[in-house]
Amino acid sequence: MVRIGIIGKTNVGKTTFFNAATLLNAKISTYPFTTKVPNHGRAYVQTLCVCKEFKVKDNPRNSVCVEGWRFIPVEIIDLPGLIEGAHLGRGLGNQFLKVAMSSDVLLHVVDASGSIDEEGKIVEPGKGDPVKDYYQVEKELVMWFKRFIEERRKRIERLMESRKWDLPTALGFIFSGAGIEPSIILEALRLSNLEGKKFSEWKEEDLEHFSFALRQRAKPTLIVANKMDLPSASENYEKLTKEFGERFVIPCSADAELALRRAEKAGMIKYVPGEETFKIVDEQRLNEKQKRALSYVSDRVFGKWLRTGVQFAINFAVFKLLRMNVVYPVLDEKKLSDSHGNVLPDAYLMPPNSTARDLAEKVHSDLAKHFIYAVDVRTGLRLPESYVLRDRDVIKIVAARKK
Ligand SMILES: Nc1nc2c(ncn2[C@@H]2O[C@H](COP(=O)(O)OP(=O)(O)OP(=O)(O)O)[C@@H](O)[C@H]2O)c(=O)[nH]1
Ligand SMILES: [Mg+2]
Repeated sequence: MVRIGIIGKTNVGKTTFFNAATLLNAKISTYPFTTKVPNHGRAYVQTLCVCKEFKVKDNPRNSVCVEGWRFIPVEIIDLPGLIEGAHLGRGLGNQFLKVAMSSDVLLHVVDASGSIDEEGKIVEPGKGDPVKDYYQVEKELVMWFKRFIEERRKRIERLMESRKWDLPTALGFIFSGAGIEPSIILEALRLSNLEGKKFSEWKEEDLEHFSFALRQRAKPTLIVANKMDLPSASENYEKLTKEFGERFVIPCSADAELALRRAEKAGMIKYVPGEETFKIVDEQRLNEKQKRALSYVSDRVFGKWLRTGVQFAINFAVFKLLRMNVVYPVLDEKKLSDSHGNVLPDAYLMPPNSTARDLAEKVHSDLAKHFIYAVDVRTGLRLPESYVLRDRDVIKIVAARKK
Protein backbone atom coordinates (compact mmCIF):
# COMPACT_ATOMS: atom_id res chain seq x y z
CA MET A 1 0.00 0.00 0.00
CA VAL A 2 1.20 3.52 -0.74
CA ARG A 3 2.48 5.12 2.44
CA ILE A 4 2.21 8.85 3.17
CA GLY A 5 4.12 10.38 6.09
CA ILE A 6 3.03 13.65 7.74
CA ILE A 7 5.97 15.64 9.07
CA GLY A 8 6.44 19.15 10.43
CA LYS A 9 7.07 21.13 13.58
CA THR A 10 4.93 20.70 16.63
CA ASN A 11 1.48 22.38 16.77
CA VAL A 12 1.21 22.94 13.01
CA GLY A 13 -1.86 20.66 12.76
CA LYS A 14 -0.42 17.29 11.68
CA THR A 15 -2.77 15.26 13.86
CA THR A 16 -5.74 17.42 12.83
CA PHE A 17 -4.86 16.67 9.20
CA PHE A 18 -4.46 12.98 10.00
CA ASN A 19 -7.78 12.82 11.86
CA ALA A 20 -9.56 14.61 9.05
CA ALA A 21 -8.06 12.25 6.48
CA THR A 22 -8.84 9.11 8.48
CA LEU A 23 -11.67 10.27 10.73
CA LEU A 24 -9.99 8.73 13.73
CA ASN A 25 -9.70 10.40 17.10
CA ALA A 26 -6.02 10.86 17.78
CA LYS A 27 -5.24 13.49 20.39
CA ILE A 28 -5.13 17.15 19.28
CA SER A 29 -4.08 20.07 21.50
CA THR A 30 -2.28 23.39 21.62
CA TYR A 31 0.42 21.92 23.87
CA PRO A 32 3.67 21.25 22.05
CA PHE A 33 4.44 17.57 21.38
CA THR A 34 0.96 16.21 21.92
CA THR A 35 1.72 13.29 19.64
CA LYS A 36 4.31 11.04 21.26
CA VAL A 37 4.37 8.02 18.98
CA PRO A 38 3.47 7.72 15.30
CA ASN A 39 -0.22 7.11 14.52
CA HIS A 40 -0.94 4.84 11.59
CA GLY A 41 -4.24 5.11 9.75
CA ARG A 42 -6.04 4.57 6.53
CA ALA A 43 -6.80 7.48 4.25
CA TYR A 44 -8.13 7.44 0.71
CA VAL A 45 -6.91 8.88 -2.54
CA GLN A 46 -9.67 10.07 -4.85
CA THR A 47 -10.02 9.54 -8.59
CA LEU A 48 -12.84 9.78 -11.10
CA CYS A 49 -14.20 6.21 -11.28
CA VAL A 50 -14.61 4.53 -14.67
CA CYS A 51 -18.14 3.36 -13.69
CA LYS A 52 -19.71 6.45 -15.26
CA GLU A 53 -17.84 6.02 -18.53
CA PHE A 54 -18.93 2.36 -18.76
CA LYS A 55 -22.40 3.25 -17.48
CA VAL A 56 -22.44 0.53 -14.85
CA LYS A 57 -23.30 0.35 -11.16
CA ASP A 58 -20.15 -0.94 -9.47
CA ASN A 59 -19.63 -3.02 -6.29
CA PRO A 60 -16.12 -2.12 -5.16
CA ARG A 61 -14.27 -4.48 -2.83
CA ASN A 62 -10.83 -3.03 -2.21
CA SER A 63 -12.00 0.57 -2.49
CA VAL A 64 -15.15 2.72 -2.24
CA CYS A 65 -17.18 4.57 -4.88
CA VAL A 66 -19.07 7.69 -3.79
CA GLU A 67 -21.08 9.49 -6.45
CA GLY A 68 -18.73 8.50 -9.22
CA TRP A 69 -15.56 9.15 -7.23
CA ARG A 70 -13.42 6.11 -6.49
CA PHE A 71 -11.63 6.27 -3.13
CA ILE A 72 -8.62 3.96 -2.93
CA PRO A 73 -7.00 3.22 0.44
CA VAL A 74 -3.51 4.46 1.28
CA GLU A 75 -1.63 4.31 4.56
CA ILE A 76 -1.04 7.60 6.33
CA ILE A 77 1.28 8.17 9.29
CA ASP A 78 1.06 11.07 11.73
CA LEU A 79 4.41 11.75 13.33
CA PRO A 80 5.46 13.57 16.49
CA GLY A 81 6.61 17.14 15.91
CA LEU A 82 10.20 17.76 14.89
CA ILE A 83 12.47 20.34 16.42
CA GLU A 84 16.02 21.45 15.93
CA GLY A 85 18.37 18.68 17.04
CA ALA A 86 15.83 15.91 16.46
CA HIS A 87 18.39 13.92 14.46
CA LEU A 88 20.54 13.85 17.59
CA GLY A 89 17.62 12.60 19.64
CA ARG A 90 16.41 15.97 20.89
CA GLY A 91 12.71 16.37 21.63
CA LEU A 92 11.11 13.05 20.97
CA GLY A 93 14.27 11.78 19.40
CA ASN A 94 15.04 10.36 16.07
CA GLN A 95 13.43 6.97 16.36
CA PHE A 96 10.43 8.15 14.40
CA LEU A 97 12.52 9.79 11.69
CA LYS A 98 13.07 6.23 10.62
CA VAL A 99 9.29 5.80 10.36
CA ALA A 100 9.06 8.98 8.28
CA MET A 101 11.75 7.61 6.01
CA SER A 102 9.80 4.43 5.40
CA SER A 103 7.09 6.50 3.67
CA ASP A 104 6.87 6.74 -0.12
CA VAL A 105 5.99 10.42 -0.04
CA LEU A 106 5.93 13.10 2.63
CA LEU A 107 3.47 15.86 3.46
CA HIS A 108 5.35 18.61 5.22
CA VAL A 109 2.76 20.58 7.19
CA VAL A 110 3.60 24.18 8.13
CA ASP A 111 1.55 26.67 10.13
CA ALA A 112 0.85 29.28 7.45
CA SER A 113 -0.94 31.51 9.95
CA GLY A 114 2.32 31.96 11.82
CA SER A 115 0.76 30.95 15.14
CA ILE A 116 3.76 29.08 16.49
CA ASP A 117 7.15 30.34 17.58
CA GLU A 118 10.51 28.76 16.92
CA GLU A 119 10.03 26.19 19.69
CA GLY A 120 6.52 25.35 18.49
CA LYS A 121 4.64 27.19 21.25
CA ILE A 122 1.37 28.91 20.29
CA VAL A 123 1.80 32.67 19.85
CA GLU A 124 -0.28 35.47 18.38
CA PRO A 125 -1.04 34.64 14.72
CA GLY A 126 1.35 36.33 12.31
CA LYS A 127 4.34 36.21 14.67
CA GLY A 128 5.76 32.90 13.47
CA ASP A 129 7.64 32.26 10.23
CA PRO A 130 6.58 29.12 8.30
CA VAL A 131 9.38 29.46 5.73
CA LYS A 132 11.95 29.32 8.51
CA ASP A 133 10.07 26.46 10.17
CA TYR A 134 10.18 24.52 6.93
CA TYR A 135 13.94 24.88 6.58
CA GLN A 136 14.48 23.90 10.19
CA VAL A 137 12.64 20.60 9.74
CA GLU A 138 14.27 19.98 6.36
CA LYS A 139 17.68 20.39 7.92
CA GLU A 140 16.85 17.72 10.46
CA LEU A 141 15.93 15.30 7.69
CA VAL A 142 19.17 15.90 5.83
CA MET A 143 21.15 15.51 9.03
CA TRP A 144 19.33 12.28 9.74
CA PHE A 145 20.51 10.89 6.40
CA LYS A 146 24.03 12.10 7.06
CA ARG A 147 24.19 10.55 10.48
CA PHE A 148 22.67 7.32 9.22
CA ILE A 149 25.51 6.93 6.70
CA GLU A 150 28.19 8.18 9.07
CA GLU A 151 27.31 5.52 11.63
CA ARG A 152 27.54 2.82 8.96
CA ARG A 153 30.67 3.94 7.15
CA LYS A 154 32.79 0.97 8.14
CA ARG A 155 29.99 -1.44 7.29
CA ILE A 156 29.50 0.09 3.85
CA GLU A 157 33.22 -0.20 3.15
CA ARG A 158 33.23 -3.82 4.29
CA LEU A 159 30.22 -4.65 2.10
CA MET A 160 31.92 -3.13 -0.93
CA GLU A 161 35.06 -5.10 -0.31
CA SER A 162 33.71 -8.50 0.68
CA ARG A 163 30.83 -8.64 -1.77
CA LYS A 164 32.56 -6.69 -4.55
CA TRP A 165 29.67 -4.25 -4.63
CA ASP A 166 29.79 -0.78 -6.10
CA LEU A 167 28.76 2.15 -3.89
CA PRO A 168 25.13 2.47 -5.10
CA THR A 169 24.54 -1.23 -4.40
CA ALA A 170 26.09 -1.06 -0.92
CA LEU A 171 24.17 2.12 -0.02
CA GLY A 172 21.01 0.64 -1.54
CA PHE A 173 21.45 -2.31 0.81
CA ILE A 174 21.88 -0.03 3.81
CA PHE A 175 18.81 2.01 2.85
CA SER A 176 16.60 -0.90 1.81
CA GLY A 177 14.43 -0.41 4.92
CA ALA A 178 13.67 3.11 3.71
CA GLY A 179 12.73 1.78 0.29
CA ILE A 180 15.52 3.69 -1.46
CA GLU A 181 16.66 1.90 -4.59
CA PRO A 182 20.23 1.94 -5.94
CA SER A 183 19.00 3.92 -8.99
CA ILE A 184 17.93 6.78 -6.68
CA ILE A 185 21.27 6.59 -4.90
CA LEU A 186 23.06 6.83 -8.24
CA GLU A 187 21.06 9.93 -9.09
CA ALA A 188 21.98 11.49 -5.74
CA LEU A 189 25.66 10.65 -6.36
CA ARG A 190 25.47 12.42 -9.72
CA LEU A 191 23.63 15.41 -8.30
CA SER A 192 26.32 15.86 -5.67
CA ASN A 193 29.20 15.28 -8.13
CA LEU A 194 30.44 12.27 -6.21
CA GLU A 195 29.94 9.55 -8.78
CA GLY A 196 33.64 9.05 -9.44
CA LYS A 197 34.97 9.65 -5.94
CA LYS A 198 36.13 6.76 -3.76
CA PHE A 199 33.84 6.38 -0.73
CA SER A 200 36.73 5.92 1.69
CA GLU A 201 37.99 9.35 0.63
CA TRP A 202 34.73 11.20 1.17
CA LYS A 203 35.10 14.28 3.36
CA GLU A 204 32.55 15.70 5.77
CA GLU A 205 31.25 18.10 3.14
CA ASP A 206 30.90 15.32 0.55
CA LEU A 207 28.73 13.43 2.98
CA GLU A 208 26.65 16.55 3.56
CA HIS A 209 26.15 17.24 -0.16
CA PHE A 210 25.24 13.66 -0.81
CA SER A 211 22.77 13.57 2.11
CA PHE A 212 21.14 16.72 0.80
CA ALA A 213 20.80 15.27 -2.71
CA LEU A 214 19.55 11.94 -1.39
CA ARG A 215 16.93 13.65 0.77
CA GLN A 216 15.66 15.54 -2.30
CA ARG A 217 15.57 12.54 -4.58
CA ALA A 218 14.43 9.83 -2.18
CA LYS A 219 11.29 11.25 -0.62
CA PRO A 220 9.16 13.51 -2.80
CA THR A 221 7.52 16.11 -0.58
CA LEU A 222 4.55 18.40 -0.74
CA ILE A 223 4.21 21.45 1.48
CA VAL A 224 0.83 21.73 3.19
CA ALA A 225 0.21 25.35 4.20
CA ASN A 226 -2.21 24.77 7.07
CA LYS A 227 -4.51 27.06 9.09
CA MET A 228 -5.41 29.02 5.95
CA ASP A 229 -8.73 29.92 7.58
CA LEU A 230 -6.90 32.47 9.76
CA PRO A 231 -6.45 35.96 8.26
CA SER A 232 -2.71 36.10 8.92
CA ALA A 233 -2.19 33.10 6.62
CA SER A 234 -2.61 34.88 3.25
CA GLU A 235 0.61 36.81 3.51
CA ASN A 236 2.62 33.78 4.60
CA TYR A 237 1.08 31.71 1.83
CA GLU A 238 2.48 34.21 -0.67
CA LYS A 239 5.87 33.95 0.97
CA LEU A 240 5.74 30.16 0.83
CA THR A 241 4.76 30.03 -2.85
CA LYS A 242 7.44 32.58 -3.70
CA GLU A 243 10.05 30.46 -1.98
CA PHE A 244 8.94 26.98 -3.06
CA GLY A 245 6.77 27.48 -6.16
CA GLU A 246 2.98 27.56 -6.33
CA ARG A 247 2.70 23.98 -7.50
CA PHE A 248 4.21 22.47 -4.40
CA VAL A 249 2.42 24.46 -1.72
CA ILE A 250 -1.16 23.39 -1.03
CA PRO A 251 -3.34 25.81 0.94
CA CYS A 252 -5.20 23.86 3.60
CA SER A 253 -7.48 24.06 6.59
CA ALA A 254 -7.29 20.72 8.31
CA ASP A 255 -9.58 21.98 11.04
CA ALA A 256 -12.28 22.84 8.50
CA GLU A 257 -12.01 19.42 6.86
CA LEU A 258 -12.28 17.72 10.24
CA ALA A 259 -15.41 19.74 11.06
CA LEU A 260 -16.98 18.87 7.70
CA ARG A 261 -16.23 15.16 7.93
CA ARG A 262 -17.65 15.02 11.44
CA ALA A 263 -20.77 16.89 10.35
CA GLU A 264 -21.13 14.55 7.38
CA LYS A 265 -20.73 11.53 9.62
CA ALA A 266 -23.42 12.88 11.95
CA GLY A 267 -25.76 13.30 8.97
CA MET A 268 -25.88 17.10 9.25
CA ILE A 269 -24.41 17.85 5.83
CA LYS A 270 -23.74 16.18 2.50
CA TYR A 271 -20.08 16.43 1.67
CA VAL A 272 -17.81 14.39 -0.56
CA PRO A 273 -14.17 15.00 0.45
CA GLY A 274 -12.33 16.84 -2.27
CA GLU A 275 -15.45 18.51 -3.63
CA GLU A 276 -15.63 22.26 -3.52
CA THR A 277 -18.94 22.52 -1.76
CA PHE A 278 -21.14 20.98 0.93
CA LYS A 279 -24.89 21.00 1.48
CA ILE A 280 -26.74 21.34 4.77
CA VAL A 281 -29.24 18.50 5.03
CA ASP A 282 -31.72 20.18 7.36
CA GLU A 283 -31.03 23.70 8.64
CA GLN A 284 -33.53 23.22 11.49
CA ARG A 285 -31.51 20.45 13.06
CA LEU A 286 -28.42 22.61 13.55
CA ASN A 287 -27.82 24.59 16.69
CA GLU A 288 -26.37 28.12 16.57
CA LYS A 289 -22.82 26.96 17.23
CA GLN A 290 -22.95 24.43 14.43
CA LYS A 291 -24.41 26.99 12.05
CA ARG A 292 -21.66 29.44 12.91
CA ALA A 293 -18.97 26.79 12.41
CA LEU A 294 -20.31 25.83 8.99
CA SER A 295 -20.65 29.40 7.85
CA TYR A 296 -17.05 30.04 9.03
CA VAL A 297 -15.89 27.16 6.84
CA SER A 298 -18.01 28.44 3.96
CA ASP A 299 -16.66 31.99 4.12
CA ARG A 300 -13.10 31.52 5.27
CA VAL A 301 -12.21 28.36 3.42
CA PHE A 302 -14.44 27.56 0.44
CA GLY A 303 -15.07 31.23 -0.36
CA LYS A 304 -11.36 31.99 -0.38
CA TRP A 305 -9.46 28.81 -1.20
CA LEU A 306 -12.17 26.68 -2.93
CA ARG A 307 -11.49 23.60 -0.86
CA THR A 308 -10.03 22.55 2.49
CA GLY A 309 -6.97 21.06 0.79
CA VAL A 310 -6.80 17.80 2.77
CA GLN A 311 -8.05 15.51 0.01
CA PHE A 312 -6.33 17.62 -2.64
CA ALA A 313 -2.96 17.23 -0.89
CA ILE A 314 -3.34 13.45 -0.69
CA ASN A 315 -4.38 13.25 -4.35
CA PHE A 316 -1.51 15.48 -5.43
CA ALA A 317 1.04 13.45 -3.48
CA VAL A 318 -0.10 10.15 -4.98
CA PHE A 319 -0.92 11.16 -8.54
CA LYS A 320 1.45 14.03 -9.24
CA LEU A 321 4.47 13.34 -7.06
CA LEU A 322 4.44 9.53 -7.15
CA ARG A 323 2.78 9.53 -10.60
CA MET A 324 0.61 6.53 -9.71
CA ASN A 325 -1.92 5.20 -12.22
CA VAL A 326 -5.26 3.65 -11.30
CA VAL A 327 -5.93 0.30 -12.97
CA TYR A 328 -9.06 -1.85 -12.72
CA PRO A 329 -8.50 -5.59 -13.22
CA VAL A 330 -11.57 -7.67 -14.16
CA LEU A 331 -12.17 -11.32 -14.94
CA ASP A 332 -15.24 -11.00 -17.14
CA GLU A 333 -14.78 -8.31 -19.77
CA LYS A 334 -18.47 -8.20 -20.69
CA LYS A 335 -19.80 -7.75 -17.16
CA LEU A 336 -16.64 -5.96 -15.96
CA SER A 337 -16.78 -8.24 -12.95
CA ASP A 338 -14.83 -10.71 -10.86
CA SER A 339 -15.83 -14.36 -10.50
CA HIS A 340 -18.53 -13.44 -7.95
CA GLY A 341 -20.20 -10.92 -10.22
CA ASN A 342 -18.84 -7.84 -8.42
CA VAL A 343 -18.63 -5.06 -11.00
CA LEU A 344 -15.30 -3.19 -11.14
CA PRO A 345 -14.35 -4.77 -7.81
CA ASP A 346 -10.82 -3.49 -7.45
CA ALA A 347 -8.86 -0.37 -8.26
CA TYR A 348 -5.09 -0.65 -7.89
CA LEU A 349 -2.53 2.10 -7.63
CA MET A 350 0.31 1.16 -9.96
CA PRO A 351 3.65 3.01 -10.09
CA PRO A 352 4.66 4.58 -13.42
CA ASN A 353 5.96 2.13 -16.02
CA SER A 354 4.22 -0.87 -14.44
CA THR A 355 3.32 -3.55 -16.96
CA ALA A 356 0.41 -5.93 -17.49
CA ARG A 357 2.58 -8.57 -15.83
CA ASP A 358 3.07 -6.36 -12.77
CA LEU A 359 -0.70 -6.06 -12.50
CA ALA A 360 -1.10 -9.84 -12.70
CA GLU A 361 1.49 -10.17 -9.94
CA LYS A 362 -0.45 -7.71 -7.79
CA VAL A 363 -3.74 -9.59 -8.26
CA HIS A 364 -2.30 -13.05 -7.59
CA SER A 365 1.14 -14.59 -8.04
CA ASP A 366 -0.50 -17.57 -9.80
CA LEU A 367 -2.01 -15.26 -12.37
CA ALA A 368 1.46 -13.93 -13.15
CA LYS A 369 2.94 -17.42 -13.29
CA HIS A 370 0.42 -18.65 -15.85
CA PHE A 371 0.07 -15.35 -17.72
CA ILE A 372 -0.78 -15.73 -21.43
CA TYR A 373 -1.97 -12.27 -22.46
CA ALA A 374 -4.00 -9.30 -21.27
CA VAL A 375 -6.98 -7.57 -22.84
CA ASP A 376 -7.71 -3.86 -22.93
CA VAL A 377 -11.41 -4.05 -22.06
CA ARG A 378 -12.17 -0.68 -23.68
CA THR A 379 -10.97 -1.69 -27.12
CA GLY A 380 -10.93 -5.48 -26.89
CA LEU A 381 -7.29 -5.47 -28.04
CA ARG A 382 -4.87 -8.13 -26.86
CA LEU A 383 -1.90 -6.82 -24.94
CA PRO A 384 1.47 -8.48 -24.28
CA GLU A 385 2.82 -8.88 -20.76
CA SER A 386 5.21 -5.99 -21.38
CA TYR A 387 2.33 -3.58 -22.06
CA VAL A 388 2.86 -0.43 -19.97
CA LEU A 389 -0.30 0.35 -17.99
CA ARG A 390 -2.01 3.70 -18.30
CA ASP A 391 -4.23 5.55 -15.90
CA ARG A 392 -7.86 4.31 -15.88
CA ASP A 393 -7.06 1.13 -17.80
CA VAL A 394 -9.56 -1.69 -17.35
CA ILE A 395 -7.66 -4.92 -17.91
CA LYS A 396 -8.55 -8.57 -18.17
CA ILE A 397 -5.71 -11.01 -17.66
CA VAL A 398 -5.88 -14.35 -19.38
CA ALA A 399 -3.89 -17.11 -17.71
CA ALA A 400 -3.45 -20.80 -18.47
CA ARG A 401 -5.64 -23.00 -16.38
CA LYS A 402 -3.82 -24.82 -13.61
CA LYS A 403 -3.35 -28.51 -14.28
N1 LIG B 1 -7.34 27.74 12.85
C1 LIG B 1 -6.88 26.51 12.64
N2 LIG B 1 -6.33 25.80 13.65
C2 LIG B 1 -5.88 24.55 13.39
C3 LIG B 1 -5.95 23.98 12.08
N3 LIG B 1 -5.41 22.73 12.14
C4 LIG B 1 -5.03 22.54 13.42
N4 LIG B 1 -5.31 23.62 14.18
C5 LIG B 1 -5.07 23.78 15.64
O1 LIG B 1 -3.66 23.72 15.89
C6 LIG B 1 -3.40 23.12 17.18
C7 LIG B 1 -2.41 21.98 17.05
O2 LIG B 1 -2.99 20.92 16.30
P1 LIG B 1 -2.43 19.41 16.30
O3 LIG B 1 -3.16 18.72 15.20
O4 LIG B 1 -2.47 18.82 17.65
O5 LIG B 1 -0.90 19.71 15.88
P2 LIG B 1 0.32 18.66 15.69
O6 LIG B 1 1.13 19.19 14.56
O7 LIG B 1 -0.19 17.28 15.57
O8 LIG B 1 1.12 18.86 17.04
P3 LIG B 1 2.14 17.84 17.82
O9 LIG B 1 1.49 16.50 17.91
O10 LIG B 1 2.35 18.48 19.13
O11 LIG B 1 3.40 17.81 16.99
C8 LIG B 1 -4.77 22.68 17.70
O12 LIG B 1 -5.25 23.66 18.57
C9 LIG B 1 -5.63 22.61 16.45
O13 LIG B 1 -7.01 22.78 16.70
C10 LIG B 1 -6.55 24.76 11.03
O14 LIG B 1 -6.67 24.34 9.88
N5 LIG B 1 -6.98 26.02 11.38
MG1 LIG C 1 0.15 15.61 16.72
